[in-house]
Amino acid sequence: MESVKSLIKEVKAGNRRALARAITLVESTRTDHRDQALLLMDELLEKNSHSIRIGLTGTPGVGKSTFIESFGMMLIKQGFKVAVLAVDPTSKLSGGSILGDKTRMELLSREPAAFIRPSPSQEYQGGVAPKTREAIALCEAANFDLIIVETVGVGQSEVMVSEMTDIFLLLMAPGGGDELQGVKRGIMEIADLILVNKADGELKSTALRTCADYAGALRLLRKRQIDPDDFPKALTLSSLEATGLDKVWREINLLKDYRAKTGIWIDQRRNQSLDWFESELKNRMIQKFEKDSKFLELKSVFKKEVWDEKITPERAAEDILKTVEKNK
Ligand SMILES: Nc1nc2c(ncn2[C@@H]2O[C@H](COP(=O)(O)OP(=O)(O)OP(=O)(O)O)[C@@H](O)[C@H]2O)c(=O)[nH]1
Ligand SMILES: [Mg+2]
Repeated sequence: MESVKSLIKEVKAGNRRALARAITLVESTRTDHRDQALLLMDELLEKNSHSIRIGLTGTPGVGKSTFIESFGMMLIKQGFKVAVLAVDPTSKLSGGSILGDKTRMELLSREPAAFIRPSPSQEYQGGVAPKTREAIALCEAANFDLIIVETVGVGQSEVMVSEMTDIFLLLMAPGGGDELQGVKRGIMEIADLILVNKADGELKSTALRTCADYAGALRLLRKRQIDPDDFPKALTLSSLEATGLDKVWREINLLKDYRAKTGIWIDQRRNQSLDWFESELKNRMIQKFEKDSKFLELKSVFKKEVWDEKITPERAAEDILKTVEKNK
């Protein structure tokens, strides 16, 4: 393995192959790789902060890949560099999403100013949370202006993505009132913009109606102190015909400028770092215990006692920690 210093130098020079290698390194669970990955991340402390981290979610088939293709191409034409990272909790089940993305983002994947990273395979990750946060930092080091983190709108992944991005987009399909009911309230609450896609052809009028419904629903949500009164907003667009995308970009920048002016933009990133620190620390502490043979031995003794109903689970937990503490 090349030295971390030379790898980071190449990443900073914008070498996309080096960027891909660096992401693979941070995703690795091998202990020696973890050490190198830590060194790599140290080098990124002083990073460019002009980037915009965008989270994007939506149910399968709503048009996420098509949106990223059109939106990304528009921005690249304006001179921006666009990175796309996928967090796909269902990749193992569907299996075909990476293939699908390659064909759906055909133009973007051929652009030198774009970088597309499919979600890591489940086997490789071994159930560990994806290293998307690190991948974002690496893309920023490689001077990407926009980092789009895509996730399928199922389960917890969208909350996780919203906790590592600046702006969160919820892509929706045109549909009647029934579908509006189906939107999880929690997702609406984290969205900065609700984008009703496929506002073209026969679907256009339905899309406009759906958009008005969402706008109404958003007005009923609690107001955010940090944002202008008219946010979060609902907009219509067509990813296929590339219409309404400039408006999406304008709204993203409105929000960014406003938050930058009030200091919220940078505060949000710092709060996210603190949250990350907390959860990383918690994970590492758990990992540390789970590798400790004495602790494991003790644990199996207590497990038996809990099983035999000789001790309450609460007392067992208390005692095991006290014993560890004493033996230090
Ligand atoms: N009419 C119309 N069709 C669209 C639009 N955007 C996407 N589609 C179509 O919707 C289908 C799904 O689009 P994708 O971009 O693959 O959707 P996705 O959300 O990435 O789907 P998954 O990757 O399976 O989660 C494709 O047939 C697209 O051509 C649009 O703006 N208008
Ligand atoms: Mg897709």
